Amino acid sequence: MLGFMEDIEKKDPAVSNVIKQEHDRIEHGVELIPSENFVSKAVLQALGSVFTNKYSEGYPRKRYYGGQEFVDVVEELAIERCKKLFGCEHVNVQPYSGSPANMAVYLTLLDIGDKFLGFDLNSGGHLTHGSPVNFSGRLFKPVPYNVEKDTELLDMDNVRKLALKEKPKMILSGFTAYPRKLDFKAFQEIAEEVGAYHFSDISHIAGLVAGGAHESPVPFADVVTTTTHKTLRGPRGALIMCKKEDRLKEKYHPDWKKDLAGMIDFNVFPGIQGGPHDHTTAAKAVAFGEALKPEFKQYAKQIVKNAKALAAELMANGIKLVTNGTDNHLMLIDLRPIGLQGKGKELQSALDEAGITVNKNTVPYEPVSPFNPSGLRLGTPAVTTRGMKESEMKVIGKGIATVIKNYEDKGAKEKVRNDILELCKGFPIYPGFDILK
Ligand code: DSN
Repeated sequence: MLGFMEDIEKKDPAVSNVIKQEHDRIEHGVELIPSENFVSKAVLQALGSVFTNKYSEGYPRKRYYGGQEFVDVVEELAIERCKKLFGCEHVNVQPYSGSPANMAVYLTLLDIGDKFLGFDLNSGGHLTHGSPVNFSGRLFKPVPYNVEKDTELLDMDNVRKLALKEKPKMILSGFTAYPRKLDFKAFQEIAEEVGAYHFSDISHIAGLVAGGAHESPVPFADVVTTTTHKTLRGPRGALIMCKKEDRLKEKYHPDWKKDLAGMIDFNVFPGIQGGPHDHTTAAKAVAFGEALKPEFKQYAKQIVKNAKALAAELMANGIKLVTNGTDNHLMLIDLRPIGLQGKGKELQSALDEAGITVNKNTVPYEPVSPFNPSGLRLGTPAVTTRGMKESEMKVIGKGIATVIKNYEDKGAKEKVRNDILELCKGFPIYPGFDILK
């Protein structure tokens, strides 16, 4: 995209204008959706490169079309950098996004109708972790595990009891809205005890794992997926890491002619996908290169420090958080104790008006509809990318609390909007560079 705005401006003002409007929206507001981030200029450049033109079904040195000499190099760069970053035995960098990556894992480890354990959607799991409307709940048999009602925390003893009772073929560790760390070792021990696969989806925390701010499931789990665009700060896309060998081959897959790594690759292509998006692969390689740098460790640690600071400020201003805090990059506001049950949607809009972007979310054991839930989910990956630190989190936290308590008061929202505008001026997303030229 960079350097190409001149052309699009002249040739397609309709699209060019909305790109500019979106740019202004992110530049002059604070982005707190915990699954979003701002990629580097280098990642944007790779995404806007000529690799977008290429077809390359297959894998390096085993392709179906000609002209692959440079695609192979870029895919191998992405693979090698990812292996170094996470210390995994095998990685497939071709998944278009998290859902197809997860689908390839289900199709590899399970047969249609097989039972698996996944985190309950209303308490923090993802659609692809067993929601009845998703392929994972329609083709397979999910049994949800849940947080405890009193602590809102996962109790691994209860996950173990459920696994012993249900005897699933796979146990999924991963979440989209849980503000605490996951104990991957405990998940693995349970999986081994009941003879199940352990599949970990670290889409939300991959950047924290890569930067040493959260324990890694890679030494434990059979298969690990992640999107590349959240805390990992790469392009939209995903990847699948796995052990080379199938730990449970004799029990479940005596007929497989390939090892686990080969079966994962087979299920990505030709199982689900066609040609990989080579411009995205190039951008993944760039992002993994960035994540290997020492600065990324600082970044990952600062995300968590900022999340803790934001959480503390919110709680100091009378806002209740699920589990009363956070250990990772995200937190969940519970609106029920301040009499705002089912008001998540209105408060998301009120915060939008004040230049603060969050998403409405269910809270554990949500009493009302997920369309009008009682929670707000927010996180710090994107504001940390802008260079904001604990003192800025205080300003943001105060602003959020003010809007929540005065969500129908136009003047109060306008005042917070002005504070946010002022704050953002000091933290340009692409400093020293006019991304719109
Ligand atoms: N939509 C993502 C999130 O916001 O967590 C998960 O896919």
